[in-house]
Amino acid sequence: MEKIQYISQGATLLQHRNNIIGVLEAGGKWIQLRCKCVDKDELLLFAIDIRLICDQYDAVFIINDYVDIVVAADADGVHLGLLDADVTEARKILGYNRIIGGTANNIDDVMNNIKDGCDYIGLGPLHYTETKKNLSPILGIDGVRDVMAQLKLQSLKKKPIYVIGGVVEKDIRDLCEVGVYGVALSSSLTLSPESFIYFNQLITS
Ligand code: TZP
Ligand code: MG
Repeated sequence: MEKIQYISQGATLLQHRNNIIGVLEAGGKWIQLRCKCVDKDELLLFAIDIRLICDQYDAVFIINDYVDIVVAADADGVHLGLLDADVTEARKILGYNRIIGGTANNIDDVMNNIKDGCDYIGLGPLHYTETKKNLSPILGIDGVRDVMAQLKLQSLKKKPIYVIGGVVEKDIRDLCEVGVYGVALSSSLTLSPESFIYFNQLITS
């Protein structure tokens, strides 16, 4: 699995599209379409467009929230937040050839996601961020370390943990040290898609 996920951002679909292409051009190989700015019908048409673009760059394409749009747009998977559809229900619809990611804010969320059969977990927020409304409690690096330490004590199947929420370049070393698998970035790559290469170097070294 890729180590860096880009969470799309933009006030309009055009901005989402341009931002996604910017990250793909910089080498990004994992795009999550997270768009709250249009209704579902529009989002489906847009997702079909982004599917084709991701194919051109050989990138994984995940859609936030909507299992039905994943099927209709032939995306690679879905990311489900804490208040979204059930992971087990999503699995019944998507089967095992599609990816299901789940959000976690604490060790219980992580364990539930693993037991429910998530393919990866987005753990956060690491820092305060304007990108998400109704932010869960901020973990900081100490909170992430704590979750990772507790997870080690569980005899559960290992799943990749991606840290999310205000992640910037200088976080990467600490995050690697506490044993996370990867990061999910939105603002950092939206503001500076070309920084993908530095994030990638840091996280794979
Ligand atoms: N879930 C927790 S924080 C967050 C999401 C979708 C936003 C991440 O965006 P940014 O801009 O990297 O803080
Ligand atoms: Mg959601």
